[in-house]
Amino acid sequence: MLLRVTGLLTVAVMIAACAQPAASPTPTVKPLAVITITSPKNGDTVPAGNVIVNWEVSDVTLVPAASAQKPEDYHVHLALDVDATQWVGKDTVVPAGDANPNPTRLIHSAAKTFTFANVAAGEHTLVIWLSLASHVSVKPPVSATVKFTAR
Ligand SMILES: [Cu+2]
Repeated sequence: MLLRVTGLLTVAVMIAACAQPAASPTPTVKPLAVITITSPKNGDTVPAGNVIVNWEVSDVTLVPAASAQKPEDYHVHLALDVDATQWVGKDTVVPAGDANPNPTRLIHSAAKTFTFANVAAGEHTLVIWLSLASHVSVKPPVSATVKFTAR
């Protein structure tokens, strides 16, 4: 009797497994990395002018897009006071080179530091996110945001 019940359970589990659509999205995918903006920190006040940003990226090696050999040669994008919601976690390509409408505030980088020049006094929002060699955000998105004040 116990054997028969176990057998039926096994069949039921197998049917359930087969009923699962192959392309079903998995909402609990672990992000492949973590970005930490180490300076300025959220809420910091820094001198206006040149603002040096530093960050860490866990688990992946950054590769300049220009020397990428495969899609997973990741780099990061930085957006200072530029709405990044159109790119972070989306399929939209971040414009590069001559197509970049704001090359001093929308940055492609394989480094862990960048200096924004001529940052005006006031409140600023910085977003950094991880992208594929194609300049498209990884999914689920890997990003960090800080708000800071310059004066
Ligand atoms: Cu890029």
